[in-house]
Amino acid sequence: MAEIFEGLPKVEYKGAQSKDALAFKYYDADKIVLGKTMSEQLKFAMAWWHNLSATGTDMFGPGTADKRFGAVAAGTMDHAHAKVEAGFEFMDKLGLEYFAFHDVDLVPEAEDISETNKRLDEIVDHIAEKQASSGKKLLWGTANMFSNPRYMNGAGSSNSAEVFCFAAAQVKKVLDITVKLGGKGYTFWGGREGYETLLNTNVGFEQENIAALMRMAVEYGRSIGFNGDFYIEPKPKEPMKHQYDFDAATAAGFLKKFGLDKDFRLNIEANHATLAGHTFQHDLRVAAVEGLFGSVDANQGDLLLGWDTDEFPFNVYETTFAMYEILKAGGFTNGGLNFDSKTRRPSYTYEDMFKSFILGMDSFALGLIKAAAIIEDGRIDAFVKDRYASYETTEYGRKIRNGSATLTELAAVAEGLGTPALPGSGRQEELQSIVNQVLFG
Ligand code: XLS
Ligand code: CA
Ligand code: CA
Repeated sequence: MAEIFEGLPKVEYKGAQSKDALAFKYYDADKIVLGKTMSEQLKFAMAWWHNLSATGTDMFGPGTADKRFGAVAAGTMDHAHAKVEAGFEFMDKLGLEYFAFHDVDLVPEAEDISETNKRLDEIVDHIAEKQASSGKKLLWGTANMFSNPRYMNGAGSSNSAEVFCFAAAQVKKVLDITVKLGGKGYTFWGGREGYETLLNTNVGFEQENIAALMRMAVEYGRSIGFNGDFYIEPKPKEPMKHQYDFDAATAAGFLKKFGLDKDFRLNIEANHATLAGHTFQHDLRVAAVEGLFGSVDANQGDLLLGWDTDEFPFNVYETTFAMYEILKAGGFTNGGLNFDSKTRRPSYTYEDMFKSFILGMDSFALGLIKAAAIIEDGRIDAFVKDRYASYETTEYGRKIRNGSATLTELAAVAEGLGTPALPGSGRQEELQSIVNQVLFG
């Protein structure tokens, strides 16, 4: 197969002083940070949909990028094969070890699901061959249960049992593919699992059905040897007015309510967290506190725009705080950093695809370096520990922690304390100064 990204090099690490636009300034794959190589800490993945399928189409106009990759026409099986070639050449040139996809990113969907599945088998054989020769790995697979008009009212949450069966069929097929390609994750992003109006919606019924679909996925997946993690990817809205997996806290409650928390974890996307009115760091922290931290969709939103812009990560404060949370959560096991990010519509060239990933990978590499430096510096951790010290240094504090305190006893302590002392300064500004000092030296 001829080279597709002709003239574009294998991207190398050249260091922070380099002016080479096609080189990494911070991402040095084999450099050790906190005991692991950068590539092991970061586990970067390419999203098939944005990188190989999306052309920049928006509500106001058609695409600007030509992503036929040498195929005569888009939306054909020839094109599907060309995307496989392009994807593996791209991953090789950027040094990406993982990829992620929806079923319909791989092949054009046919009228009949059996025909779609045949097409999938053909393309999956091609992907398996490329994996064997390159060592690239599948981070996670997912079924697109939001684009086809039959999913207008959701998939697991659809009012139609017939539609539910199609959703089941797609999940089953993608689990088969994921196992075949050695994937360690399967993601449920409930794009249309929500509602437009409560006037026509039985919320409790719909949530039970989503849980039923997930339970069947776990049963089937485990029966065919899928030993990775299932993920819920929270998002509060868009396309629906309200989505059930609103944020990490809501998804955690749902998983625990339905007993799915042993098999599921969360895939946290930066732009979805901010759409929910949280920071990216907040949703990562909640996932970790719930014991459900799993994987990350790396991108960033634009706080001046109220929608999911899926920009390549650029904000180093955000990537630093994200990596701080990820490191504190113990790092990735089955998960990784999937660039669910797209180049801006006017950035339509192959070169822009490369530069977008260089930006994203360098932003996260910097985030990793700086988060490790914050942890090694130790001042922030020491302050947080000290802030709660009274729960260790007093008997009543220890009893509150171990669950043996009573209101009567604590009320007596309060009476004995006289005028209560203030709880100590939060020292936010000092801590922020430490972060700036670590970031900018
Ligand atoms: C859309 C989501 C989607 C999921 C996978 O907003 O980010 O791309 O990651 O279905
Ligand atoms: Ca996503
Ligand atoms: Ca998104």
